[in-house]
Amino acid sequence: TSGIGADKVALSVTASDVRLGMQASALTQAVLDHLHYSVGRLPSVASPHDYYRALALAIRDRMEYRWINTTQTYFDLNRKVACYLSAEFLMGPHLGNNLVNLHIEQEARNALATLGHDLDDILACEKEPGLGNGGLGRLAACYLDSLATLQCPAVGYGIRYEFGIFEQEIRDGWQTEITDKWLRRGNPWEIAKPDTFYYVNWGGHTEHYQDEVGCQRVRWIPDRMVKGVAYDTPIQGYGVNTCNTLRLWSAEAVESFDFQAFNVGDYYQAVNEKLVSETVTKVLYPNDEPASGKRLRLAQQYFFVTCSLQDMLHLLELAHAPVETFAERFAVQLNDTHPSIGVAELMRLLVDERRFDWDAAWAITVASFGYTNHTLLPEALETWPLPMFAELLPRHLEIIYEINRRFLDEVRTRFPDDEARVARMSLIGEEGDKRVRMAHLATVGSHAINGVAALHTELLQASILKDFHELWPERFSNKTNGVTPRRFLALSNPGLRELLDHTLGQQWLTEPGLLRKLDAHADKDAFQHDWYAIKLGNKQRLSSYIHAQTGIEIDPGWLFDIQVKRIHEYKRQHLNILHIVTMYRRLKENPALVLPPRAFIFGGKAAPGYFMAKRIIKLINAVAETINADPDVNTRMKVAFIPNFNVQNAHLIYPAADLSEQISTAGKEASGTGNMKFMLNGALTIGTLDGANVEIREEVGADNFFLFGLSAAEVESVKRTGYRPHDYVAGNDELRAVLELIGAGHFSQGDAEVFRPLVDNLTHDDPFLVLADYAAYIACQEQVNSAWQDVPNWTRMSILNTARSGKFSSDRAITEYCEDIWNIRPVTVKA
Ligand code: NBX
Repeated sequence: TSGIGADKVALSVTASDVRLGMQASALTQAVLDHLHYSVGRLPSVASPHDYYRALALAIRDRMEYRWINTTQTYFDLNRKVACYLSAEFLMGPHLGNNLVNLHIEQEARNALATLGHDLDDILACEKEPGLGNGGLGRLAACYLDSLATLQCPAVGYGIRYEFGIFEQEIRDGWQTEITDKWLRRGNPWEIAKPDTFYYVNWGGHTEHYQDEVGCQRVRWIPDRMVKGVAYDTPIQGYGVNTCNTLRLWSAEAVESFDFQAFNVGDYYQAVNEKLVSETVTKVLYPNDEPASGKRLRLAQQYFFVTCSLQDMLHLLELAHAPVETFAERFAVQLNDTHPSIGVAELMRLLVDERRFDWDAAWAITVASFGYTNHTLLPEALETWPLPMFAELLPRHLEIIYEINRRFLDEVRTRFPDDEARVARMSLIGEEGDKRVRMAHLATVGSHAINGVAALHTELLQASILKDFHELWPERFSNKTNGVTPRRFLALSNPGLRELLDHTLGQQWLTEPGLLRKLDAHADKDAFQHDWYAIKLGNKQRLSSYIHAQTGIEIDPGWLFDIQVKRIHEYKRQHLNILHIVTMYRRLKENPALVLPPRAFIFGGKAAPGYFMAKRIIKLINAVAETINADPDVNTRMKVAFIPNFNVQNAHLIYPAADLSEQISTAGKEASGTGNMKFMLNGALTIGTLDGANVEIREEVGADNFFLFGLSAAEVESVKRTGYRPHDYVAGNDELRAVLELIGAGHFSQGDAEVFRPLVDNLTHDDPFLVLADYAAYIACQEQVNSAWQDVPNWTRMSILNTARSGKFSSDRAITEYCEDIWNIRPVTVKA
């Protein structure tokens, strides 16, 4: 072989192999060893959590060799690496997933049984790293699983928040937020790399000077500095030796920096400096919308991006590869605009620090970056006020101005005499206060821009990035999201996994197209019987969990109608509530009404400062309390809000669903990924033509999908011609009665104030057209009711949903990224 690794000694086994045994007996011994040597507890007094730690360490040992070997293989072979830059990775619990991917679940179960423990109890001890808000962070995690499984060289780069997404408790029906101290009992999955760190600068000013050869150059003289230290987590692929890395950066004070304070005896100031430095990675911003104007948020973004880019440059150096080859070695993907400061930072590193000329540096930058957009909502587009940007990153602002100057020249050449276009496309927005438009920076700095579902990509090209699409149509493509079937089926739905393994063989887990073969079984009585029994078991499991968490008892035989996702007006949890209250009223008015019994199940967190979302949670809980306590209706309907929706309890929720609620206003949900997790587990969808619902319906067939509501085009046209929600109230007696009931305090002990803002907003403003879709939604739910009563046909449709869900595997999505954007090929890692 030739290339960077050629002069290196081939990797040889230097560690003892006693930590490699995969049989139950070897695992039993390994757990006992770790209890003794790492946890420091006698088996007789060890708690379940102690056993969890011991087992986790034993499993990590078994990945370690693959992990080191994987990194070395990429290095030796000079392979191009995908660097997935994301401010969030919502990984979920590691232990169960690693057992699945290593194929040693049963052995681990047996090993623990020998020690007197049940694996499920031990799995429940893991506190998941909640380093993300929702879909965007979870997508990053699914993509890491697929990259490893597909044997693609890849690294996830992000932030090691000390506090992840808050834990949600429900008190008196309201959300309260509890700090997520996920590291309190340590984290057996990460390995700190204290010697892998980079310096991060802030503030100060710039100086322009002439270098030795007479070139104009710029020096950044910052006035603050912190250190970013690497913490690595292994990402084991399913059924392969590939074990990739998630590298998260943690901020630390620079020891030497404040020696001055220390020397003059200001111990307090020195310690304070340390505290201030470490705030950078303290806490995840719990908003699924930008914290525009929050300096610390911009600091977080720059912090992790510069550490990651410096790490890439360092790797090139280790490989003795010239910096000119950067774009041949790294494909850098921007997960939304949060890491988009990377465009300016790579330019700074190349031009200021490596003395590249501008054009060469720009060519490398554009060839390296790709940008994935996850939202069209104007209020969710990230912008930073100029003064703040200038204070924190003065050199980057200059670089952005220069990028902008050259870019706008190009626009003027292509579109002469079109200053309106120039203003629209500028990297600096001038509506009101001047702001840096991060989506424009990401777009201009990338050779590939993509949306996350077919409809979303179309709308992206027609709306917020229209001008850019006109300029560079060839840079745009669609990459419909996907989810990993390892976590969201094999791990979380063991009953269904067994049936699929038995029916299709185990290859379906990596070739989900094979699920199509279930089509042939969908009409068979015996198969339907097995299918139904598995679903019922999953519903029993969820019902016990809900009872334990909320005290609410739900009959597993009922239709489980579930909406779990962040609480947001555009996702329209309140439309779901309007349906529930409609049914409640009908039952109260007509006790003889035939209505198949249904459990309405919700879960999701609201951003702590999102007034309406918090009131929607209160409304769900208030309606739940009234209905669940009313014997006139509670034999036919119940409502439950599952507190603290997270990856861990998602494992119980998706497999138990009969009906998946995907009811966002058309055009607003970029893709959705929960919709795919439900489908994979055999839930039928009731949904609008939004995001990936469109493609789900295409795959499963219109007959097996409950469609309702305005299309994206209709939504726009209704808005254009002047939407008057009140007309819908006036034209629909039932809707009016429902809104009055809520507004009058029927669900709030007569308190007519608490839900007034919600009802007023719907009747006067209704920005997401809840009332416009109400009647269609109610009618569609009636179709659900009749379909549910035909058990064999419902079961058939449920089977078809799983059968046709193959497209929504993250393996398919990642293959597309690798082929169309990253130019990355799989590489086999030898045992
Ligand atoms: O990304 C979500 C979209 O809303 C979904 O439609 C999509 O399926 C998913 C994956 O592509 N966006 C999302 O989750 N955004 C955030 O969580 C977010 C977090 C911080 C922030 C802005 C958005 N500043």
